[in-house]
Amino acid sequence: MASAASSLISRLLPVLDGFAIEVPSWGFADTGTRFGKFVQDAAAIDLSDKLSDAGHVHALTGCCPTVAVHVLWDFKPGQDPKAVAKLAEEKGTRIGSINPNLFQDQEYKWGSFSNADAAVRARALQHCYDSVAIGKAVGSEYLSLWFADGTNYPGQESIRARKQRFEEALKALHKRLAPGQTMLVEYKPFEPAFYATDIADWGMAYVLSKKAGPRAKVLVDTGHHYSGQNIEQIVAFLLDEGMLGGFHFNDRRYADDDLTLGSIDPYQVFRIFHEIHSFTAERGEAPKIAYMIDQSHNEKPKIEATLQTVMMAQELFAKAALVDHAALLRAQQAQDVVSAELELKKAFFTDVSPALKVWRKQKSLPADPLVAHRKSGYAAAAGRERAQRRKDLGISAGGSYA
Ligand SMILES: [Mn+2]
Repeated sequence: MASAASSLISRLLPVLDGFAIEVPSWGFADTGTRFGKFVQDAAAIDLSDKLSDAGHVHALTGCCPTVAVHVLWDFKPGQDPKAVAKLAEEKGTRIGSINPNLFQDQEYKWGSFSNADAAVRARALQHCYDSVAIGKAVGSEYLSLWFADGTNYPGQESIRARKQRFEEALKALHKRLAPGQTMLVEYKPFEPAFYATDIADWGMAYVLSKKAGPRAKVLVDTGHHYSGQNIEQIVAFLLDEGMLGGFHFNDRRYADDDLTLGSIDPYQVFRIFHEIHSFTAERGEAPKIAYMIDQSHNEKPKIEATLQTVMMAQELFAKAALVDHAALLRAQQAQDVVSAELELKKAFFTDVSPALKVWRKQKSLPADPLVAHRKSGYAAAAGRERAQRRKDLGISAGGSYA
């Protein structure tokens, strides 16, 4: 038994070394739904707070070295990106993916890249070019694109014309990417457009990325699918085509894509990771994938929810690495469906906590990041200081998402 346990640990240590996941700056701020927003004293007010919280999460977990930023929410006009990168470093984190904001301004009522008005499309593109420049200045590899574009009623506009405008704008943007940058194209089947979302599924994101250029890849947000959709199949398909660029992890039950990863269906996340490990085993090297979290926490304390997510991702990534690919292949070749499925189940139900414990100890990290955070007093101190600062700044509860 002792040797089986230690072999499991030695198998998993390099797996854990190879896993990093990006936290979103907006996951630390007060967010809500379109119905309302419930504020928390310890929620981040500004970029500096968000970077502090992200640095704190990385210090506890050792696997979140970067933080995704939203250009409009996090960067003030004229703010020096290099100064932001320096501030991030001071807080123990780095700026990761750059997320342009093409859905909030009044100009985008009828869309951004698919807007019939060329001036609005130019404005949206310019915002993306500015985002590319910010990314270049802070050394970010990823420009992460999500579009709220779509129509609300049948007949409202030509679906094909909107598609063509998207093709054109994405091509133009691809030309302006800085060396080493990749653009990730995200899809979502619904919301905020109720009739036709312009990039509604992975197939549309795939076609548009392919047409944009070689450095455009598809981003899979796990929450952006219809109920019952087989996400690992999409992942496997995109991997095989060399078109999987990254993930936005979260979970969902109905339409909300902001639930904590693995809170609803951890086995689904395991199956996604299994497809990646299986691809890696076959090719002999891990594909380059940006693992990112896209969640906002309306009820849970922000940092606790983030830690829960990161720890869940790490655990499921490790479990999925335990699938015995040779045994699975034998079962598949023998058409032994039961044994094949059991290979996955066996890995899923293996306790990987001893390996996580050793890995954390080796890195001088707390054995349980969540417990360590609760003991640290960080949230209480942030709550006191930020509540006072809110009062001083005259900030009160808002009614919108961000
Ligand atoms: Mn997303």
